[in-house]
Amino acid sequence: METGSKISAVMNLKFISSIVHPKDGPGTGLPEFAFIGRSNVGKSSLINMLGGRKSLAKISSNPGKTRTINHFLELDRLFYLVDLPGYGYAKLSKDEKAKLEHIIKTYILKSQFLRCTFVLIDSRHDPLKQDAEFMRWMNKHEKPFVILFTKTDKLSKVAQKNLQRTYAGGIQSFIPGFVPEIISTSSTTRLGKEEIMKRVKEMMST
Ligand SMILES: Nc1nc2c(ncn2[C@@H]2O[C@H](COP(=O)(O)OP(=O)(O)OP(=O)(O)O)[C@@H](O)[C@H]2O)c(=O)[nH]1
Ligand SMILES: [Mg+2]
Repeated sequence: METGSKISAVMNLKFISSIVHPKDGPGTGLPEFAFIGRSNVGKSSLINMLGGRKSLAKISSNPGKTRTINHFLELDRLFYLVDLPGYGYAKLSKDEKAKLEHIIKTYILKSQFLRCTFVLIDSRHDPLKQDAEFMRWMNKHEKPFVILFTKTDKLSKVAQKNLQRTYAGGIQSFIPGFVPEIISTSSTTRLGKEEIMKRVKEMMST
């Protein structure tokens, strides 16, 4: 286990299990950090980026790839990253959408070990209703979350610079007075890797 303050370059991640209900989770009592967001936003890609391996979590250009709760154990520091299904994929049937939403929300409400959720937002969009509604739901249930902007490699430098300020302002029209913590990321350029690792480490010790 790591003892010093140095943060190693990647997380040492190992896939553990795919489940649909938190009661079937590893149940080892280690803290969990979940990744959630609209389908295709880049959740699985980000976990692969953090782990420094392309094939840890399954990714796809077709939305709706991840349908289960997937636990990845960090072998050095002893916590889990949890890859969740996406919400709001328009092409799913009403029943399938409701099923995925139930899996996601049950995990967030019932998991005893969830320390923080990273809510992924595609950096190319203004605040979308589905994202805002999800964050409002998290806020209502007093579940802490950090926003991660994804795919920032697709933005100009100027747009990247303005993004956090304008988004934080936009989200206030959905959740009055709420000031989100935001980290910009890209699985392609690896932007945000150190900052996410630093935040996880801080949250591990609180
Ligand atoms: N350019 C760019 N493409 C990305 C980035 N992250 C993900 N992608 C692409 O976006 C698509 C979706 O990525 P996934 O990681 O599967 O997204 P997901 O959020 O896990 O999707 P679901 O499991 O379907 O909910 C894939 O084609 C990825 O290659 C990024 O940072 N930059
Ligand atoms: Mg996925």
